[in-house]
Amino acid sequence: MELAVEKTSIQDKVQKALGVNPQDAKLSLTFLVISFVAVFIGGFLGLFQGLNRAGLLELPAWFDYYQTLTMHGILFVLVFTTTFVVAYFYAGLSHTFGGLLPIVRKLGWTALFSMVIGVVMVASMVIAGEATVMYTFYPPMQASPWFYIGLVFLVLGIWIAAAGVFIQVGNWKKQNKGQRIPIFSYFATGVFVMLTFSSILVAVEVFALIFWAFGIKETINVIVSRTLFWGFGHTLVNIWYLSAASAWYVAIPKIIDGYRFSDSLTRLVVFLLVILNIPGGFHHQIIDPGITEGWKFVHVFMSLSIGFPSMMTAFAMFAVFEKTGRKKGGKGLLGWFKKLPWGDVRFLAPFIGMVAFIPGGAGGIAQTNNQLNQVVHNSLWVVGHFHLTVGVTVALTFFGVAYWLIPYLSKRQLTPQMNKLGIAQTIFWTLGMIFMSGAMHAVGLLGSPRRTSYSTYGDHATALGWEPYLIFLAIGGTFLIIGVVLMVYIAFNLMFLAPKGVTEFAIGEQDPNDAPSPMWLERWGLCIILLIAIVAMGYAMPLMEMINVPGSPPIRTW
Ligand code: HEM
Ligand SMILES: [Cu+2]
Repeated sequence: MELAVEKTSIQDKVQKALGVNPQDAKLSLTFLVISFVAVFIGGFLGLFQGLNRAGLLELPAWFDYYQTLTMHGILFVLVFTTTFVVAYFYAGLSHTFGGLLPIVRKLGWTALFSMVIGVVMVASMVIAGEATVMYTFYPPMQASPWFYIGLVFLVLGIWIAAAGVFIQVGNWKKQNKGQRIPIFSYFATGVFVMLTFSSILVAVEVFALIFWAFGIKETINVIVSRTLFWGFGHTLVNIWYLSAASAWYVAIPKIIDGYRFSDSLTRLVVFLLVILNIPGGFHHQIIDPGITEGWKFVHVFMSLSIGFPSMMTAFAMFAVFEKTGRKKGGKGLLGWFKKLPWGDVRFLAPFIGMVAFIPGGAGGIAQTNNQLNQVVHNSLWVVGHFHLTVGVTVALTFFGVAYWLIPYLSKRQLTPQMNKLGIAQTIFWTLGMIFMSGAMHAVGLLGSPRRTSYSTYGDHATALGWEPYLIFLAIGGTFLIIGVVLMVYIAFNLMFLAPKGVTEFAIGEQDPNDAPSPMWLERWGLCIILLIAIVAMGYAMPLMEMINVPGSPPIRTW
C-alpha cells in the first residue's frame, strides 16, 4: 500500500515535469474547438428562437423557427456535449497513463473525422430544408436519408472513441493485474460503456429509418422507433451527468485543496449508474399509446432508482466541502462554507451547476408522475427543466472544467483577469438561465406549448396571458448570449493567447485514511452482464408487444 502510493507520486512528478503529450493535446484541443464552435452557433440560434417565441423576431423563410430549433437541439445536445466528453476523457486518460497508446490516438482522430462528416451531413440537410425533424427525429416525420446517414457517422464516431478508451484502460489492466484502475479511468470506462450500449439502440432505429427514407420500406413502426430513441436519449442524459459527476468527485477536491470522498462510494455510484440506467426511457413516453401501464411503471421505478446514486453524490460533495472548509479553519456550524474558494471560477461554475441540480432533479421527479406529466407534457415546462439540468448543471460544470483543461492542453495559464471574466460569464449564464428557465416553467404550467413558433392563436385570452412570461424568456436569452460570447472568447483565449505556463490536470488525491474499495467493483465483465440483464428485463417484453403495431407512411410537416 505504502509502496503503491510512493510509486504513483514519482510517476506524478515525472508527468508534471514533462507536461501533456503534445500529440494527445492536439487531439483533445481539436475536439474542444468543435465543441465551442457548437456553443457559439447553437447559442445564437437559441437566442433567435427565444426572441421569436416572445414575438420580437420573425425568422426568415429560408431558415425558419423549426429549422432553427432542430439545429439548436443538435448542436447543443449532440455536438457540444459529445465532443466535450471525448476531449475531456481522452485528455484525462493521456494524463493518467502517461500518454495515449498510438493506436488509441489514431482511433481518436478517426472518431473525430467520422463525427465531423456526420455533423456536416446532418447540418447540410437541415439548412437545405430537408430535415426539419427536431433533434429527436421522431417518425413518421421523414427527413432526407442523408440526414440519417449523417447520424450513422456520428454514432460510428462514438463507437470508435469508445474502442480507444477500452483499449487504453484494458492495456493498463493487463499490465497491472489485480489492481484497481485509477479513479479517472474508472469514470471514463463507465461513461463509454453506457455510450456504447445505448447507441446500439439508436443505431438500430436509424438503420430502419434509412430503409424507410429511401423508400425500400413503405412504413415505419413509430412506437418502436420512439422507444429505441429514448433508450438512447435517456442514457445520454446520464452520460452527461456521470461526466459532470466525474469532475465533481475527482477534480473539485484538487481545486479546493481537499481530499476525494470515499473511493468505495465513488466507484459504487459509477457502477450503479451504469447498471441501472438504460431501462428508464419510458419516462419520456408516459403519454405514448401502445405501452402498457405496468411497463411504464417499471421504467419510472428504474429512473427513480437513479435518484439514489444522485443523492449519494450530493451527500459526498457536501462532505468534501465541509471537511475541506474545516481543515482551512472554518469554525462553527457553517464557518467552513465561507472558507471555500468562491473567487475561483474553476470552483464557482461547477458549484452553481450542482445547486441547479436540486430544482432540476425535483422537477424531473415531478415529471415522472403520470398525472403531473399530463399537465406539463409538451409544454415549455419541459424545456425549462432540461435547460436547468443540461443547460446549467452539465454546461456550467463543463465550462468549469474548461478553465483548467484548456490551459493544461495548450500549456498556458488562467490569468487572474481571465478568472474574473470567467466569474462574470458564470453570473451572466446563471441569471440568464434563472430568467429563461423560470419563465419556461411558469408559462408551461399555463399551457404554452414547446416546439411551436410564435402565435397569439387569434388573440385568444389564454395565449395573450403567456406574453409577459415569454418576454422574460427573451430577456433570459439575452443574458445568456452574453454568457455564450464570453465563454467562447475565454476558451479561445486559453487555447491561443493566454501566457505560457504549466497548468495541472486536476485529479484530487485519495484521503490517506480512506479504506481501499472492494475488488468486485473492478469487475467490468460482471457490470456489463448485469447491465444487459436489466436492459433485457426492461425492454424485451414491451418491444415484443409493440413490434406488431401497424407502421406509418412518411409525413412531411414542413
Ligand atoms: C444561449 C443559451 C440558450 C438559449 C437562449 C436557449 C434557448 C432555447 C429556446 C428558446 C428553445 C425553444 C423552446 C421551444 O420553443 O420549444 C430551446 C430549445 C432547446 N434547447 Fe436551448 N437555449 C440555450 C442553451 C441551451 C443549452 C446549453 C442546451 C443543452 C446543452 C440547450 C438545449 C436545448 C434543447 C435540447 C432544446 C429543445 C429542442 C427541441 O425541442 O427539439 N439549450 N432553447
Ligand atoms: Cu430520461
